[in-house]
Amino acid sequence: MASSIRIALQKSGRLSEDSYQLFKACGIRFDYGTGKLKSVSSNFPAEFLFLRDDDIPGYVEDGVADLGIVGENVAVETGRQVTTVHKLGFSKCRLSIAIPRGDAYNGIGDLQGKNIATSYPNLLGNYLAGEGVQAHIHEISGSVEIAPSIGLAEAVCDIVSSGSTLMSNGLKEVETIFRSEAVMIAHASLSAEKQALLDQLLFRINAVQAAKN
Ligand code: PRT
Ligand code: ZN
Repeated sequence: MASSIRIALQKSGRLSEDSYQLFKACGIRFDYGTGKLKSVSSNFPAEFLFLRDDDIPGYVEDGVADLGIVGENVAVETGRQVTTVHKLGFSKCRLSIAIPRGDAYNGIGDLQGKNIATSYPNLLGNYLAGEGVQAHIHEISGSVEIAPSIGLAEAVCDIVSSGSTLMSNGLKEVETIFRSEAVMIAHASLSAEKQALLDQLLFRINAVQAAKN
């Protein structure tokens, strides 16, 4: 049987449309947005899986998918053993620490002993350890920005893009701990056939990116 490559994309979210448009610009056709969890390309030896972004690094580590597109924030937070093969230039954002607008801030040392709510305990924990700050990390899976106003935490660490969510929740950004964009990740040891397909794909992606600049 001829080799084919399996690519995991976010089913529905901020990465989905740009991921699809990237493959479209590369001339790779597949059904997208039909509610199906799987789609086979009609003109490239690839099969697409549509998943929650958080699950993609694990699928790629296990080799259930050969490639995937996720935010670097998710790729790093999950700690899975995958190879980042290409930066894609979309879904740019940053992971930042924010505190109530009216609170004084003189530097990272002010967070010593504080409660910080986040969905990124590993990225935050590593950053604080590197700064020599001990804080209590409260892992919550969503609506992180309301944590200070309901008394759950004195600070938050969350994804910021325009900054308007922080502002509308009465918070100000005090530290940027990580900068992220969408990346293509790959299984750590692809077969020679799959590596050749990845090389073809990266050749097309580079051409698309060069044409844009
Ligand atoms: O359902 P699934 O688990 O697949 O999706 P998800 O809800 O976990 O992720 P999704 O679709 O929200 O985001 C996917 C990826 O997009 C993230 O992992 C980031 O790499 C990237 N990205 C880019 C963002 C943002 N911009 C962003 N603004 N992810 C989240 N946000 C959220 C943020 O959490 C905050 O609530 O938007 C709000 C802040 O936006 P501003 O513009 O108000 O600052
Ligand atoms: Zn997610």
